[in-house]
Amino acid sequence: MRQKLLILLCILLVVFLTTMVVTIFSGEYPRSNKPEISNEVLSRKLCDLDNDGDCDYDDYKIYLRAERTCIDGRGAIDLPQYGFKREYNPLADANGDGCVLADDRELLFPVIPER
Ligand SMILES: [Ca+2]
Ligand SMILES: [Ca+2]
Repeated sequence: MRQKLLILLCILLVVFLTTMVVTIFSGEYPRSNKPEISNEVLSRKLCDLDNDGDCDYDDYKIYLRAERTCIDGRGAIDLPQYGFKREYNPLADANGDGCVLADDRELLFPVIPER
């Protein structure tokens, strides 16, 4: 009885070790805890606010609609005469400090795109 138990234990140990070796050499271990960032996101320019592959006046307009606003709602204003609401846009907050200000514009648009 004891010998059978020992044999069973040895078989389980061999199966376990084989699984570990296969897992390690297959590259699945150790698993990374870092979030996966696609190459698309990495290659995207910061100033491409509409994500169409360029940095033009359309992107600048998106920036302007967020200028002088903050993540807490400060500066947000409805501008029905222009057909839009000025509000915080995290894409326009290039330095991520919670407000869209001139320092973000300098990061995003060192040269203001032509219309
Ligand atoms: Ca664009
Ligand atoms: Ca900012």
